[in-house]
Amino acid sequence: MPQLRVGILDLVARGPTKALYARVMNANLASIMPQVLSVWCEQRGHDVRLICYTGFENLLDELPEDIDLLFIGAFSQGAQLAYAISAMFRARGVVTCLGGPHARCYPEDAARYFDYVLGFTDQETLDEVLEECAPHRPLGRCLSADQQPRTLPGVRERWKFIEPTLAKAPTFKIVPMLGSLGCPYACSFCIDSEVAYQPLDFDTMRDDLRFLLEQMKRPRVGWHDPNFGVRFDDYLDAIEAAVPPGRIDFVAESSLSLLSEDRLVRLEKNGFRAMLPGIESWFSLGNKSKARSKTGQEKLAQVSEHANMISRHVDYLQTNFVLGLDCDEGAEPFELTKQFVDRSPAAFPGYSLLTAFGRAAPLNLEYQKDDRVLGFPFHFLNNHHAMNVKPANYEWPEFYDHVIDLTKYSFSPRAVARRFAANGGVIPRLMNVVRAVSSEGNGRIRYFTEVRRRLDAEKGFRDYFEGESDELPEFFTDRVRADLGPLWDYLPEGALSHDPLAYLKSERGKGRGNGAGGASPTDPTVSPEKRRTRDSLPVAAPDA
Ligand code: B12
Ligand code: SF4
Repeated sequence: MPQLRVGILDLVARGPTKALYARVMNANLASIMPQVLSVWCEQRGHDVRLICYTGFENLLDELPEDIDLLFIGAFSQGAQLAYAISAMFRARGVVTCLGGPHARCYPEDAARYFDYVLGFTDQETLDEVLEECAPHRPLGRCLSADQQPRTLPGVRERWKFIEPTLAKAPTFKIVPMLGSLGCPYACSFCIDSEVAYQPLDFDTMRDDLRFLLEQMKRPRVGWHDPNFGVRFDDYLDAIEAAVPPGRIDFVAESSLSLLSEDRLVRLEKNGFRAMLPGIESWFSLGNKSKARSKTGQEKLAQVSEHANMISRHVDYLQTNFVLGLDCDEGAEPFELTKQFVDRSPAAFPGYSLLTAFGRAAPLNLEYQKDDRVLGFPFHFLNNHHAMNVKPANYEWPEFYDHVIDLTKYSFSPRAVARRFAANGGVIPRLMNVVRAVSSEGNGRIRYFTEVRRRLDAEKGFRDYFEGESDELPEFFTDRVRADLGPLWDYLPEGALSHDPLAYLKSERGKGRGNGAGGASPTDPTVSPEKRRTRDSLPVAAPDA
C-alpha cells in the first residue's frame, strides 16, 4: 500500500464560540475514535495529522494541506460543518470519510457528501478504506464492521495524540478512557439498545492508569463508557490494582439505580469526583432511578434523597432530564423538577429537549411512523437548539413557556447561590457558576425566549414547527451561516435539509439490515445473546 497523507478531524464544536464554558471544557470533550484511527493509520505506515476543533481555532488555517484522505468524526450538530469541509476537500481532489455519531444515525444523508461513511469501525473496516481510497460520487460507500471492535488502542498508544488536544484545555485536563462498548440492557430510546455489551481488556486498562500516573501529576480521567456501572466490581478491582487511592480523579456516567451507598463509598475512596446519572422523567423510566413503580411526587421524594446521598460522596453531581417526553403533560413535570432543584441543591440539572437522532434508536421508528419527526437542520440537533419530535401533549408555545420557566428557575441567582453553598471544592463551585452564566444557563434562556417570541410573531416559523411548512425559517439559516463563516460558501446545495423519515423508509424497503452501523431490530449483526437479553428485559432498564 503506498503511504498516504491522512488528515483526521475531530469536530467537538459546530462553529466558532466565545462561551466561557466552551473555553474551559471543549478540549476535554474530544472523542476517542479519531485518536484510535490516528494510531491505526500510523501503524499501517501512513502519515497522520490529527486536529481537534474546539471552536477557538481558525479552522481554515488549521486544516491540513496536501492530504490524500480526510477523516472527519462528527456529532449531528457538526454535520453541516463536516459537509462543507468535505466539499472543500473533494474539490481539491481529496477523498473524504465520515465517522462518529452522525454517520451512525444518518448514513443515507452523509453518503451524499462523503466518499465513505463508516458505522462500527474496526481495523479491517479502516484497512478497506485505506487500501481503496477512491472517490465515490455522487453517493458514498457505507461500510460497517459486524460489531463494535474487540480491542482499541489504550491511552499509552494514543498519548501522542491526546497530549496536543489536552494542551488546548486552559485549566484542568480530562483524559478520555473507555472500558466497555455496548450495553446488556435494551432501552428502546437508546443507541446501544441493540448493541451487545463487551468489556475491553482489563490489563490494558490497568496499564493505561499506571502510565497516566507517570505522565501527569494529578491525572483526571473521563470514562466514555455508555454504561459505566456494568461489571462494577471488575472495574473497581482493576482501578484499585493500578491506582493508589485518590491519585487519579474520575468522572463517569452511571444511573441512579447502580449508585447504591456501598458502591459510592468505594467510588469515593477511589477518586470518583463527578457522576452524571440520568433521572430523565418523573413519570416513566422508573427503573433507571431505582424507583420502578413510583411516579410523580413519590418518585421526586425518593430521587432527591438519593441525589443528596450521592452528593455526600462525590464533589460534582449532574442529574440529567429529558423535556417533552410523551409521558409528560401539563405543568406538573416541570414543577416537580423545580422542586427537585430546591430539594437537591448540590445537583446541577442538565436538561435535554427530546430528540430523535435518525436511526439511533428503535423508538425513533415509532415517532417517524406517527409523522412526528421534523426536519430541523442537523446543526440544531444537540438536545437544546431544536426539539425535532413534535410533543405529544403540548402545543409548542406552552411547551417553550414551561422550558423557559424551568431554565430561569434553575439558573436564578437564588438557585445558583444555593448550588454554590451546597457544593464542596473550588472546581465544582466555579464550574457550576460558569455553566449558569455561560451558554447553558443564560445563553439558553435567551435562545429559548427568542424561539418562543417567534412562535407567536412569525406564522412561517410556527408552521415549520407544526410540520405544516418545509420552508426553513431564516432564523435558522442565518445561524448556520454565521456559525460556518467562510465555510458557508462550500456547503453543498440542499445540505441544510434531510429526509426525517429516512430510517423508516429504509426499514420498510429492506426489511433487514440498516446500512452504516447502529443495529436495527432485524439486523443480523445483533448478536443472538443480545436479542435474548432484549426480549427478556423490560423496555426501560438501568442506564448510564
Ligand atoms: C461518551 C459520550 C459523550 C461524552 C464524550 C463525547 C465524545 N466526544 O465522544 C460527553 C459527555 C462529552 C458527550 C457529550 C455530548 N454528547 Co454524547 N455520548 C456519549 C456516549 C454515551 C458514548 C460515545 C462513545 O464514545 N462510545 C465509544 C465509541 C468508541 O463507540 P461509538 O461512539 O459507537 O463509535 C463507533 C463508531 O461510531 C465509529 N466512530 C466513532 N467516531 C468515529 C470517527 C471517525 C472519523 C470514524 C471513521 C469512525 C468513528 O467507531 C466506533 C467503533 O465502532 C454516546 C451514546 C452511545 N452509547 O454511543 C452519546 C452520544 C454520542 N452523545 C450524543 C450527544 C447528542 C451529545 C451532546 C451533543 C449532548 C449535549 N447537548 O451536550 C454532547 C456533544 C459533545 C461533543 N463533543 O460535541 C448523542 C449523539 C447523537 C448524534 N447523532 O449526534 C449520543 C449517541 C447519545 C444519544 N443521545 O443518543 N457525549
Ligand atoms: S441502560 Fe443506558 S446505555 Fe444501556 S440501553 Fe439503557 S439507556 Fe442505553
